Amino acid sequence: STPQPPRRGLFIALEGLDRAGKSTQIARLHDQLGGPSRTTLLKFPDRTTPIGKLLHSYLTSPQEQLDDRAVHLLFAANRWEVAARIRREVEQEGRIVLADRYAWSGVAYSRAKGLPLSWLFSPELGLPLPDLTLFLSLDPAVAAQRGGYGEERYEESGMQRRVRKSFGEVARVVSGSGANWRELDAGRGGVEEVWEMVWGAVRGVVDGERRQALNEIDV
Ligand code: 2DT
Ligand code: MG
Repeated sequence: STPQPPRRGLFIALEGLDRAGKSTQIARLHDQLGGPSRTTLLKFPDRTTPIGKLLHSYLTSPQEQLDDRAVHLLFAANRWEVAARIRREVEQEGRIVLADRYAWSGVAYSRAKGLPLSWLFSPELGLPLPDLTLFLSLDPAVAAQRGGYGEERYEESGMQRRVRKSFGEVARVVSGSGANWRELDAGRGGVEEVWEMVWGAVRGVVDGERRQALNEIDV
């Protein structure tokens, strides 16, 4: 008989504003789920690829001029560069892939610049759909108190407030399309309290039933 692939793994995304605690929580998830032997940690934008280098330059040089739609397409292309790898690792190799930001940040940040939502979703359609998205929800005023923002483009209070509002729109569309979107109150307590919520949500999908193929983003 033909050998069966291992039970398929999982694809989980963490989303939220800058300073919501995504990187802290995802590092902990990575450990809890078995570390590098079983889990792959992805970060978007992936600044190491040729497209990622363009994005890094755009983010770190706020005087650089680039059309908002062109920027949006580059962020999406930066995900398409690794889409096949996500599928292979999850479906064939049984690995757990964790993404620090994903398509939902892509839509929310560009939406905060005033572009129409339907246009923004189109380059994301067909990408692997996370089995679970955890949205770490945080009041931008609280985020700003957490040691202040860095020097990158978007790291200022007006933009963060607009992004927060855009994430609300994204949440409605994405959860309305049947995707597994969970909002966690990242302002309630410290790292430990948020971790309890994160692990509670992730444990549910780790133990849950799933079909062998990942779904596609389709809103
Ligand atoms: P980090 O601070 O997480 O490195 O992100 N962004 C991110 C977009 O505008 N579109 C995207 O598709 C993604 C993934 C969010 C750097 C900034 O890039 C923004 C903050
Ligand atoms: Mg940042």
